[in-house]
Amino acid sequence: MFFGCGEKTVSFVTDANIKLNKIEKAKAEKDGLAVKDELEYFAKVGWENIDKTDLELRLKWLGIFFRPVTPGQFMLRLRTPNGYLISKKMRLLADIIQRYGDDGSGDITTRQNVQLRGVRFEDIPDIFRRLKDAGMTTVQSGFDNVRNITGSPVAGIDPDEVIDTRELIQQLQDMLTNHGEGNTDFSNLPRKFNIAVEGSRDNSIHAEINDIAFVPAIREGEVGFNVLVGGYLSAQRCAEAIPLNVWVHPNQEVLEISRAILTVYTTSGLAEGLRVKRAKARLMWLIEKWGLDRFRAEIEHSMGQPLLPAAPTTLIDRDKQDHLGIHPQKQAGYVYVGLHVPAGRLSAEVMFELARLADVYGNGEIRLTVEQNVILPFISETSVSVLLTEPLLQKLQIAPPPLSRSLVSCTGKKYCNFAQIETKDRGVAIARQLDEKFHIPQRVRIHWTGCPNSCGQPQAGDIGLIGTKTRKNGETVEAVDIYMGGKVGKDAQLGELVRKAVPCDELLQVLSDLLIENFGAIPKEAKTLVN
Ligand code: SRM
Ligand code: SF4
Repeated sequence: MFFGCGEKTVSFVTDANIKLNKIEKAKAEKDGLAVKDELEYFAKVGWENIDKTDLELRLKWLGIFFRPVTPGQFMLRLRTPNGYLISKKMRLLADIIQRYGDDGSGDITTRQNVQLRGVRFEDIPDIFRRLKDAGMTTVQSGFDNVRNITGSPVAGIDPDEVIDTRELIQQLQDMLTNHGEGNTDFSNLPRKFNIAVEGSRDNSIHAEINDIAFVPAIREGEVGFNVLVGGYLSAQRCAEAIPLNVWVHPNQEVLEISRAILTVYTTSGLAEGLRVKRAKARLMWLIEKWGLDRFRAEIEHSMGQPLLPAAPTTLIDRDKQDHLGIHPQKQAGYVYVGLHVPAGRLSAEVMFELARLADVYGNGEIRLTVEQNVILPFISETSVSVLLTEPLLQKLQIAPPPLSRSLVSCTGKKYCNFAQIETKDRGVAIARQLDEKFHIPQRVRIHWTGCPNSCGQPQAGDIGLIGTKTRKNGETVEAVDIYMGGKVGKDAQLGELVRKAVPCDELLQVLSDLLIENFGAIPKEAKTLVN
């Protein structure tokens, strides 16, 4: 731009005068992935001697999480594309945590993934070698990276499936992580990033809360995906993903458009102010700043080709399944069996047993769900009755009572320093008490989350509980903000705040009232009297 004589000069926004947030400064000094080369050294000198920013920030690029709540015991976040595992991998994960006794566990996450707990730093180089040999990786699973890519947990076995997404999601992960070696093209996003690729009809992956969601749709007789963008949950704001007005074939086009969106997001991040405030850095902020038309045009420009407009409707036309219990597969003679994992937490012993059951009764596959449960596929119809007699199925039930069945919970206070409250144990205990107290004619999905970051997706729950603190009798006590109205599946919508700061010790009563008023719960004694 040129200015004539006498015209006022304007101050341009340049790299030099943009005030980067402190995470951006740390990334500019040294890329997160750089710590990969220092891992052996870190293991040798001990975690106490690792530079603080490397320890608390950059190691998350390798999926290694320092836990201030349990210093010395690290969390490793895997990548489990499409929630697809095999028994050999499950056994390896069990073997890794077994040596840590009661400190070791495997948590199934709300992105159908696994996190290992109790891990000691000196073991990590060896653990990484073993994971690599087994075709697994933890790379780029935390911080400003693309997180585990979700897909239908019954991909390839669902009789009503539209697209089997497993290979596509693996290819997408391989592109984003350079086959697990780490990919600097995608390791400096302005913020975290979630991608989901749905191949079933029930929106099993919560498309609405992903930064990019591919949902099945037929365009001019061809099966492919409509693309949604910008969905996310956070402490400051929650946004549902919006249609980009794009349809792609279920092939390399999914990789290409993902690459383009991530490239545009990364390269424009600085100029568009996304690297100034962490709270205003998710993809939706860029979309809103530019408007959808410009955003779409920038993606086309990056791809160097025009994009096809979206199909008029998607094929998401089912209520969301939780996949628990016994279900026919598309393969004749086989069923899949969904097992409930209370709050998603697995011990090494249970993980070994799951691997054994998958081998003995199935084909070795184990699937994970965003409800933090597991599915054993390819159980022959003739052997399912024997599987049901296995002792593990007393612990991981196929038909638990309605509230326990649908409980989802984030990590909470036991390991997460953001947490305002304990979540998993409390959630399991309260669900059990309420299940004992009431007949409830429907499933009620209660989602617990320990702080407003919303990892437990409280806005997706029929009832969502977000940890907070309040004052009671002059003391500070653990409490929850209550959300209601979240819907999942074909009519997905986010729930809204209905009550603030309910002390946790009053929760049993408050939830009892909500269940009676809104979900037809009948106290068991009352039902006995009526009968
Ligand atoms: Fe999360 C940060 C756990 C799913 C939104 N999340 C964290 C950290 C890493 C904070 C920390 O360093 O302690 C938590 C680690 C605790 C621990 O020790 O486990 C954490 N998030 C989790 C998991 C394990 C919850 C669970 O128990 O399942 C989930 C791991 C998924 C995975 O496998 O990758 C998890 N987090 C989510 C989701 C749900 C989803 O993706 O569907 C969300 C909301 C959706 C979204 O991101 O749009 C979520 N986590 C956050 C946020 C808020 C993001 C934001 O834009 O503000 C943070 C904090 C942050 O990034 O600043 C966060
Ligand atoms: Fe931790 Fe908060 Fe996420 Fe729960 S919601 S895992 S407490 S950051």
